[in-house]
Amino acid sequence: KAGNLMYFNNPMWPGEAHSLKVENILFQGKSEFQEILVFESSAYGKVLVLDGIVQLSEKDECAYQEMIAHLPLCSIESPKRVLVVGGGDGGVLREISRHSSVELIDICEIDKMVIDVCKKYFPQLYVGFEDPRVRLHVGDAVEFLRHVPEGKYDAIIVDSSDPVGPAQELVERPFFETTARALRPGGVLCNMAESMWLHTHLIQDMLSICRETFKGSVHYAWASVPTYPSGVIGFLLCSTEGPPVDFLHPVNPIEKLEGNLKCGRELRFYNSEIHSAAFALPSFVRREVSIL
Ligand code: AAT
Repeated sequence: KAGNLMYFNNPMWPGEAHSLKVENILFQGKSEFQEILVFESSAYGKVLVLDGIVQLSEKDECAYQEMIAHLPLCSIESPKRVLVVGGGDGGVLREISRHSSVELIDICEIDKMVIDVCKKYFPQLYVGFEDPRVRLHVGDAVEFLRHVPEGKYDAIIVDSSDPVGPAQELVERPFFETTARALRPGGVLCNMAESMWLHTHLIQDMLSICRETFKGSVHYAWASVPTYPSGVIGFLLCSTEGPPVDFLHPVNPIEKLEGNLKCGRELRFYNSEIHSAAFALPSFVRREVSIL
C-alpha cells in the first residue's frame, strides 16, 4: 500500500530484510518464469523486482550496469562482438553502446515479459535495445550458448538474476565451460557475483570452477549498490588463454572512448580509478576467496 515499507526477505539473506517505502505500485504480473513487480519508491525512483528480489532502481542502477559492462570491455582493446546473458531491462546494452569498436551485441534474455515491462516503465534503460548493433534472442542462455560457434565473442557479460529460479544453471560448471568455449583466445567474461558479505560459499564455488575453466586470469571485483542486499555486489572477471588480460589496469580506458556519450547520458559511476579500485578486496574476502 502507498506509504508503507515493502520488505525484501529471502533465504539468500537469512536473518535480515531490507525495505523501501512505496509511493505507488505500477505493475504486478506473473510470466512463465517469474513474478514481476514495478513500483515507485520514495527514495530510489522506480524499482524492478523479480520473484521478490530487487533487480534495479532508477537511482543506483548506474553503479551496477556501468561496472558490469565497462570492467570487461575496458580491459581489452577494441572489443567487437559481445554477448549479454539476461539483462532484459536494456541497461547493460545502453552501457555497451558507448563502445564504438563494438560491431555486434547479442542479448539472450529468457523472459520476454521483463523486456516489455521495462520498455514501458524504464525507458532510460530500454533505450539500450534501440542500438542497431543489438540482436535480441529470447530464450534460455544455457541452451543458446550450446549453439554458439567456438571463439565467437570478445566479451560475455552475464547480467543474470540470483541462482534461484531460471538462473540456477548460470553458476554451474557446464555453463562456465560453454562461455569459455564461446570466447576467443584472450576474451573476457564478466559475471554478476553476489555479495561478499552474504554469499562467500557461492563466490568460492564460482571462483574455483572458473580457475579451472579459464586458463587466463580470474579476479573478483565489487561495487556499492545500495538497493541490493547488504549494499554491495560483486563481479567475477575471467579471461581465456591467449593474449594476457590485465584486468586491474584498463587498456581501453573509458575516458578515451569517442562513442562514450552515444547513449545520450554521462557516466554516473564508472571511471578508470573506480575500475582499478574495484579489485581491492577487504582482508577477510582475500582470505576467504584465497586470492593471495
Ligand atoms: N540489469 C538488471 C538486473 C538483473 S536482471 C537479470 C535478468 O536475467 C532477468 O531479466 C532474468 O529474466 C534473466 N535471466 C535469468 N535466468 C536466465 C537464463 N537462464 N537465460 C537468460 N536470461 C535469464 C540482475 C540483477 C542482479 C541482482 C543481484 N541480487
